[in-house]
Amino acid sequence: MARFERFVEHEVPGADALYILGDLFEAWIGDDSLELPFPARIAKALRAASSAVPTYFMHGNRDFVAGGRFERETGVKILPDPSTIELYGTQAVILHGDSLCTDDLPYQAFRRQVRDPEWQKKTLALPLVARMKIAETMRAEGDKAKATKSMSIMDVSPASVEQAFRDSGRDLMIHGHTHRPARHEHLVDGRNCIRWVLPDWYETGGYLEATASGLRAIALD
Ligand code: OKV
Repeated sequence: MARFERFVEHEVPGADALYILGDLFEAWIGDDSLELPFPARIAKALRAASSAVPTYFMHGNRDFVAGGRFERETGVKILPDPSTIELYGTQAVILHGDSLCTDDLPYQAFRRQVRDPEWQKKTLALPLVARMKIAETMRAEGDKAKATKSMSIMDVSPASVEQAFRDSGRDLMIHGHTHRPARHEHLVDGRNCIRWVLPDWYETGGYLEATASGLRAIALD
């Protein structure tokens, strides 16, 4: 959190825009969380960011129910997954990244369930403390599931990456989710494509800086 606050204070004001590709929160269980101290502190940092530069937020697998109140109270704009953005003349497709992890069938089943509008309506109608208990159980289940899975199952599927390049029509892709920051080159239908994977912010942190001369990974400590 302190790292994100420093990032917003020192790095964001020099930018033209900020794109957050999901999982900013360990778990977002409804916009009424904004009344809790820690989410309120994050919201304050987001307000600082959005008052400095246009700030965009894409849902991750941990904060997919961030909604209208979240947007209003933070000043961020929620973008659909995937979206195409222009980075100084280059079109880039941006995604959270979990939609590419199609080899992880239990995860994709979980994703379909929690993205179902009926499930969300029913769940978000519960009191906040009840949702906190459910989230706790879900997280324990998720951790348990993750511990039994191989690294390759939890990474993106090469076929899904190629399909996402095809669907987008772009040759630049940026996503997070996998905790494996890297720059990958792909040959898709004879096109040279680049895929950047963002770092997580658990031990350290970092971001991708786009300028007129290209993309650069910046590490924070
Ligand atoms: C991630 C997985 C949990 C697999 C809870 C409302 C509710 C969202 C949530 C809480 C849990 C996601 C967001 C997580 C992956 C799991 C379980 C299985 C297969 C609520 C909105 F219900 F509490 F109100 N959650 N998290 N799983 O810990 O990130 O991957 S999570």
